[in-house]
Amino acid sequence: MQIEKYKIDGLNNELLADHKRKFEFVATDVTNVEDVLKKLQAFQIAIPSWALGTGGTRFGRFSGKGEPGSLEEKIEDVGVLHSLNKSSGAISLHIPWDIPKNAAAIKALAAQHGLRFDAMNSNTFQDQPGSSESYKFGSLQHVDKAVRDQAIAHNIEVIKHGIELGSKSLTVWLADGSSFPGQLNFRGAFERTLDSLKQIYAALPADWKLYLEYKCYEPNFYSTTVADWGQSLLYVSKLGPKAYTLVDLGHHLPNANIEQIVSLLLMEGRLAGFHFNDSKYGDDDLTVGSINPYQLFLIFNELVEGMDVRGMDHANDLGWMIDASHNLKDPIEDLLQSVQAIQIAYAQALLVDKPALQAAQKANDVALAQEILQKAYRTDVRALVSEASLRAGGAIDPIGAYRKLQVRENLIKERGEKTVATGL
Ligand code: LRH
Ligand code: MN
Repeated sequence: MQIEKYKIDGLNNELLADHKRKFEFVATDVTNVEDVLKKLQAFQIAIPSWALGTGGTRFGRFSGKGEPGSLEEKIEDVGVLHSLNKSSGAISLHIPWDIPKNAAAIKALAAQHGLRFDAMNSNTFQDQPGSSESYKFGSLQHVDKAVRDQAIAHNIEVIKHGIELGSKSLTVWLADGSSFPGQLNFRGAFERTLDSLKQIYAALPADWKLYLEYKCYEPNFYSTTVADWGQSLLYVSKLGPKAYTLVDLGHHLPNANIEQIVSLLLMEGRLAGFHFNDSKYGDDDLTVGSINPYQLFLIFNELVEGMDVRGMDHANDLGWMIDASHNLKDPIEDLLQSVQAIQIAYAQALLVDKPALQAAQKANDVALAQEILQKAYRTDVRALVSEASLRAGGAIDPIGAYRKLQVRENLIKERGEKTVATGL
């Protein structure tokens, strides 16, 4: 299904007067409003192909209806998202959940929806039917060379798929680790994993990047072989200049200061980008900004400050991806909320008066520093995000439009109620 532009224009006309009033109100106090709008329009967030259906937990999965039953239908759904908010112009594939049977046709279909392919994701955390080796005790860390070789070959296969689609990066997340003391020699696991990653790194085209994603626990519950930012940074520092550390917001121990981690990875020039989501306890993969929007703002505050210091291009020099799972909400609606939360945090971070903040920091004026930060955080920037979408041809209210245009109802008519999307 594709949403006709005239339908979005029609809905925008109904909201225009109210939107213009709100936009002019907030724009009055924003000195660099045109620069903020330009940056918001350029800022595209990649949608995970594995999060377009209903997710579940080990306790159950309550399937939704009208889910995409093929890669083509997943691309259509991301196309729907992008036509509504003009900020979801990329899709991140997971292999083998989304193997493109005809890469040229898939690439053309994506282009038709204004989409490019962001990072490819390998999967050595599940055994595939017919595979000779099992990843039960790990993949790149495994004590058996045959298992490591199978996992290395899979990652090289994923790079090949990505080259055909125009992707420029590979994300490696490893479930590898141990669940009991004594099960694993940590040094041996590190050295075998590093050696395996070196073989994958050697297969990267010159203009590609390798993103190494860390996670503190699950599915292993005693040790994880790439468990935190320090371990990931150790690996990527030993691999070479094309290797970077990827930050999934849900992969930290409780109360970790993620914005400080981001600041230091940026300082080292080793920040790959993000898997955005939110969580209250573990790797809950909830809607971005639904639990801790202040933390998301603080992360973007470090990003804008750190990227500007390095002269980096906000839109293109890091990987901006969502990684969430939708157990209760309509997947497309959940993703629309996540993209909006990211755009809001980015816009608020762009409003921070950085010279004043630096002066307050130099003067150890702690209260003033907080006032400056929270002035930006407490600015309602939703009209700026809507104006950016409107100017880019999207909807002033993407979630409202999604409902008014009865997109899910139409998808159910097209696909029926029983289709199930591959993924988590
Ligand atoms: C692991 C993870 C990883 C993906 C998977 C779907 O928790 O965040 O990024 O491969 O989720
Ligand atoms: Mn992730």
